[in-house]
Amino acid sequence: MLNIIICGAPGCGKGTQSDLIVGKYNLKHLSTGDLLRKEIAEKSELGITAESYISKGNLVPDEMIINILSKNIEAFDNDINGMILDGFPRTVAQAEALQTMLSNSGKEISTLLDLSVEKDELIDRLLKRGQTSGRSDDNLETIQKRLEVYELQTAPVSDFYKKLGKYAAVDGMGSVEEIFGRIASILDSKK
Ligand code: B4P
Repeated sequence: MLNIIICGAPGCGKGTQSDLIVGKYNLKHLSTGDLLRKEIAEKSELGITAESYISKGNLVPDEMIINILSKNIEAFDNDINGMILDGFPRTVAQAEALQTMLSNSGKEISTLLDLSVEKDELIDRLLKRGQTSGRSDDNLETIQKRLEVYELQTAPVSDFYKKLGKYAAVDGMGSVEEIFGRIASILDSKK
């Protein structure tokens, strides 16, 4: 079973590459960003609270995210090739909760793919997406805050997986196809 985490700074290409990985390896895709945006679109209580954090460039509280993710992981049956976690874990507390969740169901993470992209390119990509996305977090002020939050709260997650020997750095600069080629060669070596 291939259970992958894909992470990196906002705009690094997590969602874009996840779609390609799902297509090639037939995995279940769980994006915490997509789950939250669905709740926001439905104007649920959780969505309204989440939007107040997201629009300011902050992370949604761990407890809320762990809750929403665990419900979705439990819904998977065992008859799958594996899953890709896109945008989760984003804090060390989330990584610890994930370890417990998976070990309770006899699963483990195969590898964490860490996409690295230069800061100017990240800002460029997100501003471009902001022209059509309608997302409250794709504007310059919020993007800068998201990048700060990433360095403080999410970058330490890499060390957690380095210690477990599950870390793979991926150069996230270049075309979508070039980056996917780099990812596929890592994943093919894990099968
Ligand atoms: P996400 O939805 O995960 O937001 P993201 O980081 O902007 O998305 P992503 O990185 O997938 O976008 P992509 O590069 O593919 O989260 C949104 C917010 O939700 C967070 O800020 C946080 O507040 C909250 N949240 C989510 N998960 C959470 C958690 N676990 N804990 C707490 N809070 C959480 O795409 C960016 C753009 O680049 C696209 O337009 C794409 O087309 C373009 N692009 C991609 N690859 C490219 C390439 N190679 N070249 C040029 N452009 C490219």
